[in-house]
Amino acid sequence: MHTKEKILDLFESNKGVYFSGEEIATKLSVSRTAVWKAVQSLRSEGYEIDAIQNKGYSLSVNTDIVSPQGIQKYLTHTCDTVKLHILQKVKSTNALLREQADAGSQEGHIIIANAQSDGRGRFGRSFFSPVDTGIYMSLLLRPVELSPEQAVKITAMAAVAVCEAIETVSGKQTWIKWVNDIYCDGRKICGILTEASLSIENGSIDYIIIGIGINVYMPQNGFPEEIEQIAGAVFDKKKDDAKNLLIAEVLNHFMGYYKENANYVQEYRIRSLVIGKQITVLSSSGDKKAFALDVDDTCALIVQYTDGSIEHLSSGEIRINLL
Ligand code: BT5
Repeated sequence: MHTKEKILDLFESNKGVYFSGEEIATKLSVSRTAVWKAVQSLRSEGYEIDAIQNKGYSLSVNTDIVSPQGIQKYLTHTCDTVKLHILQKVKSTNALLREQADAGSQEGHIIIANAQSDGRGRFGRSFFSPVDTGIYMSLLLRPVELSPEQAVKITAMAAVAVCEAIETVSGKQTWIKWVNDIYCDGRKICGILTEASLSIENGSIDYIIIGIGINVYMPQNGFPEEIEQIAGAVFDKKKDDAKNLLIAEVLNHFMGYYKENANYVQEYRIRSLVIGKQITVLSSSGDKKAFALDVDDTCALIVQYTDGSIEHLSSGEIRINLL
């Protein structure tokens, strides 16, 4: 770690606490000039670092800049294997992670960006990803013994983890629109895009990328017209360290389910926006009216069509009238 990263680590773990330049220099075995330079450099990146004579430097509690140090302090042992990579702006964190997965990156490799120019949704749709107000993250998994049909489980696990994280950090109730959208107060606040790469030899899963986009705050200029009526944000005003904490909580909850194979299905069911509702199942061969009966233990949606026939959907798209 460079001096700057070490100082950030110290500051992030002790927000609001003052350290004299000399104290920091001694703790980190560097010169006071190196401390001063690192503080200037962090300030130029947007960190609010107060300096008071005879007290020293302190990172303001208002600072909410995503960094490995800012996230790590909230991670539990279930995340020991994750490797965090934070970038300012990328086209799409999923697309970039895909390239890195193809080049051999390991399970637990995570890319988080502060903005995306070409954020992706499902079926070629786009995900609006403005700077500073959202979390755009992708996580690489290399599961053993997971069939392509079971991949829906991973999306469902991620959906439950995101709901639990948002509920912990904001105290608000969240809902899941099968299979990948998270709603709060009637608005979509998060979308999840799970992409799998299959091995050509045996059709098994080579890797899975889970992409999660969360609208933490309202975008500075509002949402674009086409999603104005759909999209919402977790918070309506700034909250201390919310982004770092939310990312960590999503990872803590997700890795808990993934590694310990814990039962997330019940948590999924109780947040379902869909069970017990009339829905439309959308497909290229024509839309069909159905009743959503339940979610099965693999998180497939059990629907009953108007002719009485029942189907377990493990992927696809549904429409539901939320009003
Ligand atoms: C999704 O697709 O909602 C999955 C979104 C996944 C985004 C993450 S961000 C990190 C990672 N990297 C990526 O490139 N992607 C992932 P879908 O269910 O197809 O919904 C897309 C639809 O949601 C759009 O057609 C809009 O109607 C709406 N939408 C777009 N941006 C939105 C936003 N920021 N908030 C709420 N709704 C949005």
